[in-house]
Amino acid sequence: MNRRTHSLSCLVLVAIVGMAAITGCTQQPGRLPAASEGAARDAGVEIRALHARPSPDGVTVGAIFTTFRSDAGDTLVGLSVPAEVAGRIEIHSMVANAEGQMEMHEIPVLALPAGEDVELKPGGMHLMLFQLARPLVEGQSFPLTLRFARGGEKVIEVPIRED
Ligand SMILES: [Cu+2]
Repeated sequence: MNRRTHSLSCLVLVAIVGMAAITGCTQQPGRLPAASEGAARDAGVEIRALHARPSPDGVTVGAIFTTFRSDAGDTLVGLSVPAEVAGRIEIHSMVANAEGQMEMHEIPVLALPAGEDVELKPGGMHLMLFQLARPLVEGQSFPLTLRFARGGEKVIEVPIRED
């Protein structure tokens, strides 16, 4: 049962986060990026193309994709979803291991350099949901709370769709 569940999850993960191969989620101590000290004319962070992929029945993980842009530079320092949606949410990056397989790593914060698009997309960085309380159904949505070092807290509705 465990083995079966595990291999199913791996296949589904490939579908959800768009990876060719998965060797597991490992946690790495991250570094806090240096805060950008540029003039903070606009502390707002633009959030584009935000969506979560639908999750198949019985799958307990999900992925959120979006593009962030901050004119002044900012850092995503925290995020949360209601317990009715998922038990945990993490920022993940994708890193090739020594064997050339892509692995997901949790990163503690996400730096948004001034004026640069920071893309979270299939096969790359994503926000990962664990312990889904129920499947993510196409056409529905759920609230996501993002906390930025400069911009403060932002609650945004995440639509569920393929892309
Ligand atoms: Cu992930």
